[in-house]
Amino acid sequence: MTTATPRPFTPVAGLLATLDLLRVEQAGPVTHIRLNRPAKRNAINDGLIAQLHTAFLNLPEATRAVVVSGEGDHFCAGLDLSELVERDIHAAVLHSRGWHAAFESIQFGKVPVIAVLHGAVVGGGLELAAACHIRVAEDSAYFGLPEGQRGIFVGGGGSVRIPRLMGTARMTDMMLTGRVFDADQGERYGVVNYRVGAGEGLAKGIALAQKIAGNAPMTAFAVMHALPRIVEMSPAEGLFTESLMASAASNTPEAQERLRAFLEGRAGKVVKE
Ligand code: 1HE
Repeated sequence: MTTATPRPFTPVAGLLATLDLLRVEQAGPVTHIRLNRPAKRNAINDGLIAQLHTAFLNLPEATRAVVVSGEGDHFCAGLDLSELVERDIHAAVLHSRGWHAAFESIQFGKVPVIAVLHGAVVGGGLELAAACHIRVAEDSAYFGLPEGQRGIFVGGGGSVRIPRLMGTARMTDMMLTGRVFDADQGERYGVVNYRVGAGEGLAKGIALAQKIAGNAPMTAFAVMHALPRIVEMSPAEGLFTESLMASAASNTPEAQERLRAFLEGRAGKVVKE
């Protein structure tokens, strides 16, 4: 079997090219969004959160999967603390809601998102990673919630999403004691889906994105939008919702063709990796 040569990534044109705190590139169905504020360790200021929101609402038409990574030595240092000291209570609650909207556009957006993590993945950086659907971590990645030390609380959806990955007890420990987890602990504790060596994260993230891009779009939709909601329902409601989602997914022309392809011996079998 021949393997298609992956297409090279090229900068996107139009609106996304104007976002100066991001670098957005595309190769066919995969869009790569790089946080591009390395001098500040990709700390998320008002501009960067707005640009992330804009990017996810305006993904190139052909996009079927997104990879998010960080430029420089770290994925993301979290909230830009220099802006926080200026905010009153009303501004702070609106600021937090702005992060929620941006990260909702990732978790409940159009296509699955893979975070490629290295260096610091802390505070709002971990909240961003938690809003993505799959996380790849290089050796250098480490996870912290320094909000506890800074006298603040998570505000970018961390209290909702992070316990669902690692458990409330571990997040409580991180926030109260400043405990930092390394990449291996991150994997053991459910934050990291794939552990890779130094410098291998992007290739792995892109390979996963290419695989995902080959799925039926309705399956991606069901996994992104139905699964996390079903998990929060009572079993009876969950089972009913699952039946509705399953019947919708299996009745798309694409699903019908894929099922026929398997039955006629034209589709791959399930094999061990
Ligand atoms: C920053 C930030 C930031 C770096 N806000 N400016 N996040 C934190 O509490 C993490 C704070 N940052 C760090 O612990 C370290 O910077 C790192 C471990 C991430 C990286 O260390 P290092 O040695 O590579 O870089 P550095 O020398 O500390 O930082 C380089 C520059 O980035 C420096 O600025 P410069 O002008 O002196 O060069 C730093 O001030 C700046 N910088 N991180 C502002 N976070 C929605 S609520 C979410 C709540 C949170 O995320 S709280 C957690 C905040």
